Amino acid sequence: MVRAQQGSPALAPDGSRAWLRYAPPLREGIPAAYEAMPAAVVNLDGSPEAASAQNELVRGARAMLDRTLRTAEGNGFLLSRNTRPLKPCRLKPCELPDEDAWVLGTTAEVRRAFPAWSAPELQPEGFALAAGRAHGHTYWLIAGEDARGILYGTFHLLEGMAQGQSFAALEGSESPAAPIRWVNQWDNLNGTIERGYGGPSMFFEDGHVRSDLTRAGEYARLLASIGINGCTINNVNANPHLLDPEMIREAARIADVFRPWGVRLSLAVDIASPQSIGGMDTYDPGDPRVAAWWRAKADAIYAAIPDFAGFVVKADSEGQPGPSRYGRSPADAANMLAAALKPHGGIVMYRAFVYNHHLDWHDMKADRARAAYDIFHPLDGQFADNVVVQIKNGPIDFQVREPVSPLFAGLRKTNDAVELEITQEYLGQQRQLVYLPTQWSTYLNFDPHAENRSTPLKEIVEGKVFHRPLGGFVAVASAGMDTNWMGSDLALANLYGFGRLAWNPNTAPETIAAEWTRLTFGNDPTVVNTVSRMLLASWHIYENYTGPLGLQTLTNITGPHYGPAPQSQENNGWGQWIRATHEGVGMDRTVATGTGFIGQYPPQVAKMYESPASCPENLLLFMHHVPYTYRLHNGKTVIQTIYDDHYTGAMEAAGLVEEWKTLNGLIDPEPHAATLRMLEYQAGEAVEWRDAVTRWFAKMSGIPDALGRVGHYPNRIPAAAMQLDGYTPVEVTPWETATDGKAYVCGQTMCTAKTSFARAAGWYTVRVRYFDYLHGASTFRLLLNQQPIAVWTADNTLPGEAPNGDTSSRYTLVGVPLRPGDVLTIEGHPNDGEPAPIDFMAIEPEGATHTATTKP
Ligand code: GCW
Repeated sequence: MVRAQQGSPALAPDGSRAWLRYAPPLREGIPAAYEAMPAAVVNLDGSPEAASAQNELVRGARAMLDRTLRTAEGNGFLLSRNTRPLKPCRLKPCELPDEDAWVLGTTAEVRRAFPAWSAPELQPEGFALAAGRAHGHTYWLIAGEDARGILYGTFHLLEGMAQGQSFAALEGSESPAAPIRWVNQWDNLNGTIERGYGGPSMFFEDGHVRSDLTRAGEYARLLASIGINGCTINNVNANPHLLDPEMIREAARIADVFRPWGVRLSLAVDIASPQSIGGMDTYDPGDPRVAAWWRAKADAIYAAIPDFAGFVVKADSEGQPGPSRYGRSPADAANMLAAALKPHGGIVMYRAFVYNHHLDWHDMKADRARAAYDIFHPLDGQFADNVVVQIKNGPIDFQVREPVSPLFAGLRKTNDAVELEITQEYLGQQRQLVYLPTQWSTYLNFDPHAENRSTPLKEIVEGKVFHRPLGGFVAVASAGMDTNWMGSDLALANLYGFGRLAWNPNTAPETIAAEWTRLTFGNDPTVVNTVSRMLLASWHIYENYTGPLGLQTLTNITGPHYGPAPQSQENNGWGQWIRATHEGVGMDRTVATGTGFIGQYPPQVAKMYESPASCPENLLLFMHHVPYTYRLHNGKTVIQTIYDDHYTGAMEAAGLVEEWKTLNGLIDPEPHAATLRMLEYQAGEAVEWRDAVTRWFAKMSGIPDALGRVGHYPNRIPAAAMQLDGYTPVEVTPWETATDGKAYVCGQTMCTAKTSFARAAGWYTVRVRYFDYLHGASTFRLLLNQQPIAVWTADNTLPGEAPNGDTSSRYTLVGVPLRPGDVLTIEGHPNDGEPAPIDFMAIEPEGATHTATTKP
């Protein structure tokens, strides 16, 4: 595509450039609008951010337009008509070169250079792009309200350029919706990343900050390009040693590589640090000695990192120490930290993700969803003004769908920020396509009707609704060292989309999808339309085959949060219960008969949720316990809907593969192939999800699928029905993730499973369901009679070491000519403790595979 094949380094299809690929917007030549662009760049501002902006402009123009812009540093052309050097422009009216020029600067600097320019009103970090004539020359202005604004304006321009938009079309101004636009990284000092699926940490290695921070700098550039201005570099399950003097010095090196991109560094801290690393006998936030310890710590941090942004705190949550130990409240703890940071302008992001994970599941009134509101609402008004309560979008934990947390409407005298999750912890872990801006927009546009007026979530966190000075958007990114940052090329749409929504939460997910696709894969309309359609459909597809009707993700919640394991929701202290019985399913959260959670919402919304009839059906089972035979508005029962949605979802996931295939030749071959592999895997995993969840519900409810699909798989030959040599059965947990609850493993160097074909001659698709553990790389061969027709290795990095829904995998071979009497053999060769585990072979007449396309 375009000039990619010519091997231009700017176009190398390795994913590391993400959406900053800077591919030429047109196949041939440069867009007419840029023919007449100035060749010179004047940078009026002396900040590191402005220097980055200028470099970026030069880099982008080179890559996209085949033009090298001239800068002051390049050849010293920046002389005024009087041949005096222009710098320092910030101090006196600036003189301009006697030629057309790009001019970068703050609005104040640009106004001094162009007194006639009427600068628009901008918020901090906003920018304006404008073209003007003066002194007989044309100037293209990139003016920022401050240094970051210059950078953001430049990226805005370059992203528009990449999409073929003229400078004229990009003229105008923008300001960010809110001051806080941060990513949290859950990186550990040993180099792992909690819930990270894009490789090891780019910050830490072996207990220290990495010596080579090139990637961290590149990450900051990516973040800056979407307007992110803060990054918390370590896990909220914080290692207190990051506050050791030596580690603060090391962290300062990360701040140094962030700084040119306007990204401020913050740290997650362990509230018990005064005790765990400070040698004190307490960490009581009410103890003045403890407060003094934090003050000294903050002073030390600011000495090393003058633009340090602040602390993120997870306390009294999932085993983390917290103020409750001393009978103190989150406000006590937050305010103590805030006081230490205040003299330096730092802030505390105190997470509302505080709950008891030892809840009593026998207690029908117990409800984890209530926790954040129950704990934080009474504290409204008690938090210092440099504290922001960071609230997960939903009351549980980044499930495929949740209601918006009622706490947002409940905190009116407190700064708050919404915490979203970019890393797809519960959403396929970057091995499955789930485009999240659709989900996030649904949440951000949700209107809790606080005070009986329209108060959409996005306006609450922008600080508009309750007139809060601080607020905004945080997302857990957990990007890593993988070339493509997230482990999957398509997952980058979520990082990009978060930045776009944090900048302007009114941006439509459709717009974001199209822009990201253009920037990533180019401007071919077929590519843009197809990829956008796939992205936009993907959340709902995933919801369909995992947990529709507000059931949440139904994954293994005590394990890796990946494969299907509906039973794991129940009978434990974690409180992600779905309360499935033989008669019905769903958590009764009503005020009338349930946990009362619904009563935490303002009246209008509480009323809507309280009655199953008015509750949105996609949250029905989150809010209500209903019989399986309960009928939805379309007349279909709940149980049949669960079955149907899972079948629809799996079919749609297969459709994604077909859609992606149509792009063959339209995007670079390597990323095309990598994503195709991912989508094919996803299609298999969707079937695994479908079968596990529907079989579990069929057993639980005793109600069969009206369409006879669940539990009946006519094309499958389970290993138990094959002629086995060496393969022996093992119990699978949970049972529903393998046929009859059993997988077959090989305890010797090689085992076989054979079946003799007894159906009509024809072309068939043969699939083998096997299990691929994290460790070990078993090899499989498929033989038709004596002829080997396929060989593959189970070397994926799935999160498990046992046969179940986490490790389920599928090998597919289309176009196999079969005649009655043919023998198909699976040959398994174990490796490194992975016993070449199998479940079944499926032999499907060709044409019976799903080719349905998905609809947005
Ligand atoms: O979703 C859960 C994750 C934990 C995480 C926690 C949190 C960092 O499973 O891994 O811990 O949320 O948000 O604190």
